[in-house]
Amino acid sequence: MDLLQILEHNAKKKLSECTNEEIYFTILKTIQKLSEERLSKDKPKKKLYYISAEFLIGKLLSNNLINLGIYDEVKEILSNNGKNLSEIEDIELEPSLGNGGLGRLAACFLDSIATLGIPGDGIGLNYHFGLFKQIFKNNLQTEEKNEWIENIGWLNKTDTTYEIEFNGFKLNSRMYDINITGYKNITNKLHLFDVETVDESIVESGINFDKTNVNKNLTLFLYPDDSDVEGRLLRIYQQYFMVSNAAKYILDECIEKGSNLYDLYDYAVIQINDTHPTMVIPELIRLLVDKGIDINDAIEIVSKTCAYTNHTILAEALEKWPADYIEKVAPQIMPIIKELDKIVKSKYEDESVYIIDSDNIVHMANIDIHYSFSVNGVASLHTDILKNNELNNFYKIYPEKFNNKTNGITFRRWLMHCNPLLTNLIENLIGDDFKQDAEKLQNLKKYIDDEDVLKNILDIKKENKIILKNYIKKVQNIDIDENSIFDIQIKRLHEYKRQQMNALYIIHKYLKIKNGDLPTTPITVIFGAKAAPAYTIAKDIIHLILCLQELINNDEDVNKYLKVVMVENYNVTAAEKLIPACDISEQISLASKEASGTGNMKFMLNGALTLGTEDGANVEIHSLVGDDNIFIFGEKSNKVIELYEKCEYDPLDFYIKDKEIKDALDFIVGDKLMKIGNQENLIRLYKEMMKKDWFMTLLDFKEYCKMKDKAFKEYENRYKWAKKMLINISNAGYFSSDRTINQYNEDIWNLK
Ligand code: 26Q
Repeated sequence: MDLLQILEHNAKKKLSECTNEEIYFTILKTIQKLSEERLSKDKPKKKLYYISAEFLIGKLLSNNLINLGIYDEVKEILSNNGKNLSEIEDIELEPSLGNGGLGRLAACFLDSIATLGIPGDGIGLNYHFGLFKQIFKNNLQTEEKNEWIENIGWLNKTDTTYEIEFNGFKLNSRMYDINITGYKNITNKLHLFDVETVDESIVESGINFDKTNVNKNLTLFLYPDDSDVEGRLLRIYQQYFMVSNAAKYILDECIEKGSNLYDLYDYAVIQINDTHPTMVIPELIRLLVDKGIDINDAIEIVSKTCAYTNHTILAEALEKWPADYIEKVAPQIMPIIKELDKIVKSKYEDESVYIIDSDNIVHMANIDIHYSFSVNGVASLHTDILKNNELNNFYKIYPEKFNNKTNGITFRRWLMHCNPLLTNLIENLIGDDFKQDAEKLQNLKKYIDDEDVLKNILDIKKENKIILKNYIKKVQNIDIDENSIFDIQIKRLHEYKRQQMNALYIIHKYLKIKNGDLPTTPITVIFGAKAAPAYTIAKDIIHLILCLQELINNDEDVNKYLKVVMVENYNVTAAEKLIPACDISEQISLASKEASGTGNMKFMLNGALTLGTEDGANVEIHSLVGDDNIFIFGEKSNKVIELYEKCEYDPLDFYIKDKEIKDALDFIVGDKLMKIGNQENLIRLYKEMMKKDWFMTLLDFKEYCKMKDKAFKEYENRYKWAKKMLINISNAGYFSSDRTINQYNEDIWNLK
C-alpha cells in the first residue's frame, strides 16, 4: 500500500472529505503504527535509562514525520487533497512535561539516542497539567492548569503496573509510553509513570489544589509550589514515586534478560538528570538488599550502574531535604541513606562532603557524587567551575569521575522542522549529509563571499520574521515591523539570566528616543519567559516588562523606533517560531551562573548573532566563531566568583556614580510606569535592584548597552552581517546533540 492508501485506510474515508481534526488523528495513528515497526526486535543486553523529572518534548506530529522520513510525502499528499499540514499541526496540544533547559535537553537527547540507534529509554512522570499555562492579566503573570492529555494522543497505556510503598499506605502505579522515533533509525520509548488514583477534579481555581491529598494529586503538576511544608513533601512524594517505579522497572527488565543482579551494570546504565531522581540510588540498593544481596555489594553494584549530570552551580538550586521529610514520605530508604552517609563520614573529615549535615539535612547531589561512577557538567566552563570551585572538595577525592559533556540540540527539530527555508537552502548548497553529520555544515564556508548565497540568507531571515510578525499579530494582537531588528530573549525567568538588564536597556533607549537620539533601524525587543509561581521578584520583572510593553507600544513618538513584546505562555511551539526569526540572541547571564544554555545554540544554528557574556556554552560559541562574529561583554567568571567571595559588590555605588544607570532605575518608580503598573511590584523590584542586585546587573549594564548598540550598528551593513550569520550557521555543527550523545556513549554508557 502506498502512503495515501494507508492514510485513507486509517481514516476510513477519502482524505479530501476529512476535517483537519480527522486528518490529525489519522496521521497520528499512522505514525504510531510505523514507529512500532521500528522498535528493536531483539532486546539488546545493555540499555540506557535516562531518568528525568522533565521531558520537554514539544509537539510530536511533524517531528515524527521527519524522523520517519515521510514529512515531504505527507505534506504533498495533503496539499493534493486540499489540506494544509501546518493547520493540522495547530490541532496538536503541546505536552506539558517540562519547564526549561534541563527538560528540553532530555528531549533532544532522546531524539539523538534513537537517531544513533542506541538502546535507551526515558523514564519520568505523566503530569496531567504539567507546568502551568501562563496568562497575562493587568500586566501580571497568572497561572492556569495546562490540559494537554487527549483521549487519542501519543500516550500509550501499558500493562505495566506496580505497588509503590509510602509511609503506611501504598499507591498503584501504571506506565504510559510515548514512542520516540529516531531520524531514519530505531524507535525507543519514553516511559511515564502515573498513579491510578489521580483525580484531575481536585484542582480548584488556577493551579490550587489540596496538597495533602497525595493519592489524587501526585501526578497533577510539575514542580508544585514548595513554599510550604506540604508542597515540599509533595515534591518528595513525586520524586520517590518516580524513582521507585523506575528502579522496579529496570530490575524487572534486567532480570528478564538474564541478569543475576550482581552484574546489573552489564545490563543497565542509569543517567540521573540533575538531583530530582537521586533517590533511585538508595531505592535500588534497598531493592537489591530485599532480594538478599549484602548491603555493601548492593552499594557497589548500584554505584557502578549510575551516572550523574549536574546542571547548576546556583547554591539555592542544589536540592537538599530535611531527613525528617524523607522519613515521613518513604521511611524505608532512610536507613540506606544513613548507611551511605556513615560510610562517607568514616572516610572523610571534610564536612562539606557529608550526605547528612549537622542540621539533619540530606544533600542530594552528595549522594550522586559519592555513589555514581561519573559526574558531568554540561559545558566546558561549567565543568571547570565544578572542578575548581563548587565541587572542588569532591573533585579532590574523585578526580577520575569528573567529565564534561557540552550540551547539544537536535537539528531535526531546531533546524529541519522549525526552519524549512534555511534547511532547503543548505541542502541545495551542500547536500543533505548535514542532517546526520552536523559537522558537514562547515562546507557552507565556501560560500562566504558568494553574494547570491548571502542575499538568500537575508531573504530567508526576512521571510521568517514575517511569519513571526503574523503569529504575534494573531496570538497577541501586537503589530511589529519585519524591517526592524528582532532582538530576542527567551528562557525561564530568573534573576541570574538578567531579563531585568534587558528591561533596563529598553528604558535607557526609550529615554534616548524621547530626547531625539533616534536609532537608525527600528528595534523590536521580544521576551518569552515563565516565572515560578512563588518567585516574587521574577514575577515583578515580568510586570516591569509588560508595563514597558504597554507604555512604549502606545507612545507614538517612540513606537516607530522601539517596540516591546512579551510572548504569553512561552513554550516549545513558540520557540520554534521565534528562533528562526531572530537577529540578535540575548544570552546575558552573569558569568559563571548559566551552566550551559541551549537556546544560545538554537539561535546560532538559525543565523542569529549572540549578544552575550562569557558564560556557559557562550564561551564555546565564541571560540568557534571568533571575536568578529559575536558580541561579548561583561565581567569574566573568575572575577565574578572573586566578587562573591570577597562580598565586594554593591549596586548602590553604580547607582550613585552613573547618571544613566540612575535615570534608568528611577524610571521604574517614576510617574509613567507607576500609572500603568502596580506600585507594590515596581517599588519592590526597584529596591531589590538598587540595594541587593544579587546577580550584578549594574556591574555589567554599561558594557551591555555599549555592545548592544555596536551590534545594532553592525546590523546596518547587511552583507557583512550576512557573512557573520553564515559563519555562525556553519560552525553550529558542534552543538548537535548527536555529538553530545556520542560522547556520553563513548565515555560513560558504552552501549552498542
Ligand atoms: C530545585 C530545588 C528543589 C526542587 C527543584 C529544583 C529545580 C528544578 C528545576 C532545580 C533546577 C531545575 C531546572 C534546571 C535547569 O533547567 N537547568 C538548565 O539546564 C540546562 C541543560 O543542561 C542548561 O543549559 C542551563 O544552563 C541550566 O540552567
